[in-house]
Amino acid sequence: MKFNTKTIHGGQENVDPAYKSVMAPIYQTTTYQQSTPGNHNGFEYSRSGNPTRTALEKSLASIENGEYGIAFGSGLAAIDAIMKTLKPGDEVISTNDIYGGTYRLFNKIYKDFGIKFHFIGMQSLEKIESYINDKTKLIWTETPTNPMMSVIDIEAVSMISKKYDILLAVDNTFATAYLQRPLDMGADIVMHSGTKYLGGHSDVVLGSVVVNDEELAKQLHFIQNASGAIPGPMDCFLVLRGIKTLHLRMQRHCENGKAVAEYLNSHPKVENVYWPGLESHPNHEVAKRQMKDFGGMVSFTTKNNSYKDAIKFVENLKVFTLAESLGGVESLAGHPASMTHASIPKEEREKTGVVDSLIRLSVGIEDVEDLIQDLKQALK
Ligand code: P1T
Repeated sequence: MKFNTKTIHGGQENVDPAYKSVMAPIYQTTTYQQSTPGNHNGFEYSRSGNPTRTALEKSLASIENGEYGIAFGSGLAAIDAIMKTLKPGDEVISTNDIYGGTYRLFNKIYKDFGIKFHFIGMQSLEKIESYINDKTKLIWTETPTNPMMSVIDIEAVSMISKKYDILLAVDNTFATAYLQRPLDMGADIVMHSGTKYLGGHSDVVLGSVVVNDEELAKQLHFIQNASGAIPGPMDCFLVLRGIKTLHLRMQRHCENGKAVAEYLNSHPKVENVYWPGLESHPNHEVAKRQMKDFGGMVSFTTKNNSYKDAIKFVENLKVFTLAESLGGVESLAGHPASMTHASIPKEEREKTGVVDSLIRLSVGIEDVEDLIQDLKQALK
């Protein structure tokens, strides 16, 4: 199957053996009857397994071209499960331009459990290599990064991870499998906040991991059950439904993202526009090679770099909603320094470009003329 067919049918054979419903039913049940202890129809307790979750996990694996999908209660719960495969003393090399909550999980929780993190820029392969020692177990990347839209060359980093036998994980939340499939490029783990583009309608919080390696999948399934950070059946249904229109929505997000990025790029008050589709973007060539298109996430700064004016700008927006999160059909705007990335110390965040005037836009699928008009009036 090709990608658009997979979003609708991938892994969805026989989702309802009872009545052949076309959509996977929402199995809103805690438990399943057994005829004699251990004799059941494949499910015994909904933390360990639930048919709606299984349908979603198969869909997730299918669109990522992977073997095993594992769903969690949130994107952070998915990252948490990956971190639980590590042991005290292990080291992780992570991109320093990263979602604030991921940084907080690494730096405020797993650091205290004895895991050492090196937060570095991932543009130089030599630099990544220089941090590797025999304790290094994982390279953690996000691409495009949140919120600076840097693009990391997955294939190039995977050459290093393979050379040293280290796992490479890619947080694919911003791009989604529509734009890039990290497992095909040599990554070992692809992770998503399904809350975003996969769900696509800002009505659910969920996370996922997809891998090819059977042992790693077993370990993650064990953690999913043993730690219990599972999504409920209704949430699995919502993300499964979202995935069925992922390709259509992403296509429009990309078109609108391009128009918005180009508009901002020509605005006299705007200093920098961060969108990998612009030829001026430092990683444009990698993005062109690695991604099908450039996505609907756009960040920018203003020339006066004023915190106060940035706040005023987001308050003035009328079609864009000022809110955390991204990837829904509606356009959202955020101020990373005070919102999504407030958990990163100012000196740290400014090193990666998260300055006071930085605004992050999740460009939705409305009529783009209305979005541009809204930006125009708010910038005024
Ligand atoms: O919110 P949750 O489903 O737990 O996902 C966490 C997460 C992981 N990775 C990336 C790249 C993310 O952007 C997120 C969540 N991000 C936001 C809520 C945000 O507004 O950026």
